[in-house]
Amino acid sequence: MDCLFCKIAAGEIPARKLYEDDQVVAFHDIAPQAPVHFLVIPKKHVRTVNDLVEEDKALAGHIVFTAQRLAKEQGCEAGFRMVMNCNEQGGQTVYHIHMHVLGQRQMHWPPG
Ligand code: DGP
Repeated sequence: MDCLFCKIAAGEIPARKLYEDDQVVAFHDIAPQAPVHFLVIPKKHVRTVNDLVEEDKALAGHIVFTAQRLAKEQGCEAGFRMVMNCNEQGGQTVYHIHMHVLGQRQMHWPPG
């Protein structure tokens, strides 16, 4: 499958990995939008958030808890933002779901 994040998950394309287990990989974003900006992805290829199914519930929870734990490890005690962009209007550019975690600066609302 020609998917950039599947290749990162498989180690075929290098990334600055923070964490990996049998279900997820976390790595620093190549174009950081904050002093801390990493992505948590499932190893399973899921194209968009809309493609998550009932059997992915535990996986989706694992992504959130992994993001929460790593945000703490990255020194984001003061706060952080978790974002999953969905489809073109949602700003998604890589079609393999990923949780952005951004921190170590003040976030603003509404986002762009
Ligand atoms: P999104 O727009 O939500 O689909 O975010 C995709 C993110 O992926 C974007 O912040 C940049 C990041 N990204 C794209 N290509 C690579 C890559 O090859 N390596 C890493 N580490 N991040 C990438």
